[in-house]
Amino acid sequence: MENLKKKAALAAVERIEPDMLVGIGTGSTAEAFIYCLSERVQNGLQITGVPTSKRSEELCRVLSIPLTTLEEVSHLDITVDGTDEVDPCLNLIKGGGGALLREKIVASASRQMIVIADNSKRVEHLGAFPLPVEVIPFGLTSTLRHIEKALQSCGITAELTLRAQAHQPFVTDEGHWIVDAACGRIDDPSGLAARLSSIPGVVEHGLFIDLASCVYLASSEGVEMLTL
Ligand code: A5P
Repeated sequence: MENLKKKAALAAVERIEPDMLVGIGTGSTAEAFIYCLSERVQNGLQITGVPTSKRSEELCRVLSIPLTTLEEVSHLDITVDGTDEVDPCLNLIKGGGGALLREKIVASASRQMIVIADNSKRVEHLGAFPLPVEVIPFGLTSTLRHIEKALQSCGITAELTLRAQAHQPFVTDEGHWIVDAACGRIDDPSGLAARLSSIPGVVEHGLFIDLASCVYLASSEGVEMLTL
């Protein structure tokens, strides 16, 4: 599996050109990309990165990748990130690593989002991977009820689980909590995305709709490039 992640990362790093502002994703596949990128930087490629999590930022610093922030710049040329699922329309579920909010902000600021993954992430319908929903701790019980209603209006009855770490709620880089919704199958990702976004206690959700421009999927056969 590690080898497949590296193969996808190597394909994506070829897309990075001198002087680009590069959004840098989070997760094990994105970390494979960070190592590939640092090799090119060591060989003289000049780029500036914007990491999507504290964890990725730390790794970039260790590997001496120059960084900036979206407070300093407004647009990025490209973002490379992993995914938890990708469907035939290149819609994604992301946030398994808890970084979905920064990931979506960075992807939305980028001219193109390149997704890298092993072939196990390809699905016909999104939803087998529990959908992460980032919420404000205040009003949690009420927010959970709204999330349930939003799911039901899309024909989904899902078990909701507050993500935990060491018997405490998992806290995101922005200080929020995450609710994982075991949807099973999401037939209308755009409709569900709109409904979840309209809930006041929901900060963001892991449905990435119309954001990915290209997906590199690695399998033992090679790396397949998916575009629309
Ligand atoms: C991080 O919050 C996620 O969106 C990751 O991009 C996603 O979970 C993929 O992670 P892996 O590359 O570790 O599978």
